[in-house]
Amino acid sequence: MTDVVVEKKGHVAIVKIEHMKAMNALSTDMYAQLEEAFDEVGKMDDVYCVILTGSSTVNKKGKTVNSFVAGADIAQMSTMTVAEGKAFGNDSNRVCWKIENFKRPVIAAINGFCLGGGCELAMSCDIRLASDNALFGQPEVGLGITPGCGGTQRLARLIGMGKAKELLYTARGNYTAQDALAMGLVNYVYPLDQLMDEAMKLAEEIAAQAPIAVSLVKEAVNVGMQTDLNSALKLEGNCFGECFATEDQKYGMAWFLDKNRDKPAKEFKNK
Ligand code: CO8
Repeated sequence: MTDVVVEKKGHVAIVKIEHMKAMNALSTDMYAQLEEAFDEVGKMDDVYCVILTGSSTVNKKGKTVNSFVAGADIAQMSTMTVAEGKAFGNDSNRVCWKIENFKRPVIAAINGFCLGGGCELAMSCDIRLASDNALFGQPEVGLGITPGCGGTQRLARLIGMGKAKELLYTARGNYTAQDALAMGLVNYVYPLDQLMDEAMKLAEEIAAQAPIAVSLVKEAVNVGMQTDLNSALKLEGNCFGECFATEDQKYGMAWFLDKNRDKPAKEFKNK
């Protein structure tokens, strides 16, 4: 892999997209590299939270520009046939589905352009944080295409149908981080130079909880949101029950009940 880099810091993995000659645009190869990166992180048993972020470069005018992902690769898509378009849509959806259902929470640290396939990628993450320079939008219809990687589905589920349709129909690519915050597309906005520190703090806070319980929460929320409440509550009950097979449940409750004030800080074992 050359354009997607994985770094591990304690119990957190950082997946960084570094394809800035095309503003991190996602081609078939880039989607494959992203998938490979998540497969690699999936094998790291002691990684309990993941941060997905973009990168920066100095452009031709000498200005530093930052991009999470500026969309799918328009150059590659420009000559696609119907069959190739469908295959590209399926491939990209498979990768976003993998991220959405990754066993650990994934935080998108959105450091700049977050357009089209980039916004779709961010929406497949569990939590989105944005830097104050970030720009959002679904510009697809301005290119003669529909979103193909969850934009017509996850956006409406996340921010409501009316606002989603505004983004999807207008093709505007200039919704600011504050706009994204107001519409519920991102959880928090930070100055660019604080974004990764804040993402790391949040990731470490999540990684310090019982990892199996966190994974079960993710499954219960994701699956439950796509089913009726009664079935979802049964799923939640099953997830809750499964926790009692873990050492971490016994440890976590014993830690709470231990009245010794000098006890060591809590440290779960992912067992
Ligand atoms: N695809 C290919 N190349 C891109 C893309 C892209 N999405 N975005 C930027 N680039 C390239 C530019 O062509 C340029 O290349 P070069 O240096 O060779 O001329 C380089 O990146 C730098 O870009 P700019 O010179 O344009 O830089 P600016 O700072 O002036 O502007 C922008 C940056 C605003 C991001 C601008 O490049 C832009 O508008 N990009 C396109 C944004 C867009 O429309 N994205 C949506 C694409 S469609 C999509 O994502 C569909 C998703 C479908 C799901 C997946 C498959 C089904």
